[in-house]
Order: sequence, then C-alpha cells, then structure tokens
Amino acid sequence: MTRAFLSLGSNLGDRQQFLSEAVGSLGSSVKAVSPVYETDPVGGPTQGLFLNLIVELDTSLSPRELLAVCHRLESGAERVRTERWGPRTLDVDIIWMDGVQMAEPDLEVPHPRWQERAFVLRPLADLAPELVDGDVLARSQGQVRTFGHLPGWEPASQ
Ligand code: GSY
Repeated sequence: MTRAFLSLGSNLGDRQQFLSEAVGSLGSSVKAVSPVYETDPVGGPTQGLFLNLIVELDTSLSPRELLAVCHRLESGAERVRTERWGPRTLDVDIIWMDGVQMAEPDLEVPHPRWQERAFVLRPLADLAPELVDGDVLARSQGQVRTFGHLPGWEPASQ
C-alpha cells in the first residue's frame, strides 16, 4: 500500500457538494481529509473563488490507475472541458505518492507545480507537515482562507 495525496478543487456550481461526492467516491482508501479552504484562482482567466482540499489515501493503485480514478471523478462531476485553466466543477490532481517519482507527458508525480501553489501546500501541511517547507509555503501563489470542514470529516472533539 502507498500513501498518496490528491488535491481537489471546485469553483463552479455547488462547490462543496462536488468535493463531498468525490471524496465519498474514493471509499475506504481515504485515510484523512484536510479542512476546506476558499482560495483565489491561480492562473487562467478571471473566474470565481475555488474551494480546495487535500485527501490522503492508502492505495494499492499504480500512479496511472490512480490518474484514471481522478479522471473518472472529474467526469462524474458534470465537468465539461472548456477553456484551459478555466472554471470547473471539479479538478482532481495527484500531488504526491510516497516513493514515486515519474515524469511522463501526461503524468508527473510529484505534481510539477505543487510547490508553487498555496491552495495545495496549505491543506497538505495540515495532513503531512513533513512534506511542506514553511518558507516555500510563504512564497507560494494565491491567498487561502479557512472555509470549514467537509461534512463527515470534522475533527474529533477533544
Ligand atoms: O489545478 C487545479 C485547478 N486550479 C485551481 C484550484 O484548484 N484552485 C485555485 N485556487 N486555483 C486554481 N487554478 C487552477 S488551474
């Protein structure tokens, strides 16, 4: 089994519902879900704010099999591919898999831009602080604000 982190983002329609359904579809491989952050769009045209989170998985899938799962989740979210970098109901990216380093034209792990994006690093730091350098996070692009927790993934009360 391999520890893997996916980044999920939505800035169209019922953003939280798209994230919830996607996390639910990942089933028992989900080990943890970060808080949800509302984030400024990074790149692309002028568009609405995103909700972003990171999911930690314990998976037996290969990177390519996991990529197919990401694409299935996106298709399941009424996603229509229109403008590149434009608004979307759901975007799912593989950010990190323990022990995996690969660079193929359609799949790079770790994600080629993960260290540039606050919407990835901030929630990743909540789940795996050892992967996130504080200075790199401070220099990363885009404002992020805490939005809340996905229903069913609230932190346990003390
Ligand atoms: O790469 C993921 C899609 N995406 C996002 C996103 O999820 N959040 C924010 N804040 N900006 C983004 N720009 C793109 S493209």
